[in-house]
Amino acid sequence: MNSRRVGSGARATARAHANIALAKYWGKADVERNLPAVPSVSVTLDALATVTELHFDETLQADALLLDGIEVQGRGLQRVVRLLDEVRAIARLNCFARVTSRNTFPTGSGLASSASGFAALAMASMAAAGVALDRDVASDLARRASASAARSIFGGFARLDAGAPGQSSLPARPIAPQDHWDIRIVVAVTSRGPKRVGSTEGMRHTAATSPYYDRWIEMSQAVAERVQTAILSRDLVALGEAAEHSALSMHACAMAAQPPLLYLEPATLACVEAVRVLRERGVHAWVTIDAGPHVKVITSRDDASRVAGHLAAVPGVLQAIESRVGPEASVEVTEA
Ligand code: 2P0
Repeated sequence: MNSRRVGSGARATARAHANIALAKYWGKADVERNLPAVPSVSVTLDALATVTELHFDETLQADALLLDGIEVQGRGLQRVVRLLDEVRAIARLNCFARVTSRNTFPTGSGLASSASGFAALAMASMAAAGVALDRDVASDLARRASASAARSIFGGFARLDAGAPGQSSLPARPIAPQDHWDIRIVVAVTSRGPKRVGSTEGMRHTAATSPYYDRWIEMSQAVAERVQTAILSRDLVALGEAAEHSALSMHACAMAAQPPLLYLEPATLACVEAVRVLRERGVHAWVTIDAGPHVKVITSRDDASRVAGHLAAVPGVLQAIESRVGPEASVEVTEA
């Protein structure tokens, strides 16, 4: 294969937003190709983003990653290198990249930093390498690194289908744009540290040992359809109920693994209870929880500040972040 070098000029800056799965992804159909075993449906969040600046530089001896001001080595760097290798193969490029990335939220805490992070990396590396921006290609590249990242390429509401073992490409797809529906997500941050068990390992362990895993796979298609239908018809009650069911079923499945996989902490449960009480008072609010202790509350524009205020007062909650529905990932080439 012919290869070409680019000078140290091409520099791209991408911005991608985190997303929250309303129908959860948990489990892989093909570990090697990182294909999900279940469909997932998400909302992109305006308030949580990763900004990644990247340039290929022929003077570098290796890829270099600075994340929130800290030089990353080891497994974190390896995942980035793997994505960059794929972009280099597409672009026939043979030099290394310097990647500088920052999150507007705590990294590795279960606030979906890998989703926005790999979506931004896919967009920035494609642009800096001179690869035409095709969102399906970007989404598929991001998915290989971290499946939830495939959804962050798109704004508004997105879906990633389940894959079949051996399938070569699987991008997410948009199901409704950012301006389709002005719902709000309130993120109750309950910890600043990294999560105890990463998602990839948590999924592997659940699939291998949970007696509920097969049932989870079976039910996931119907839950994803419920969530998608509720989004398309702008039915907040139906969305909230389906999303809560998806999240708590995922956790029940993980909790039944041996040894158990328990992401919930006292503050998490206190938030779940606070939301239940709010609902009894007529507030539109439902919880969803990812592979970490934080709680994300699905609510309406009118109820969002009341929900945020209520959650901020729950013991163990460090911060309540109110978010609108976010935009698609974007990229700018800052120097040609
Ligand atoms: C989701 N999560 O749908 C689910 C719900 C966490 C709980 O996608 O192994 O970091 O890198 O493909 O994308 C987090 O998993 O997993 C995740 P990998 P990822 O948002």
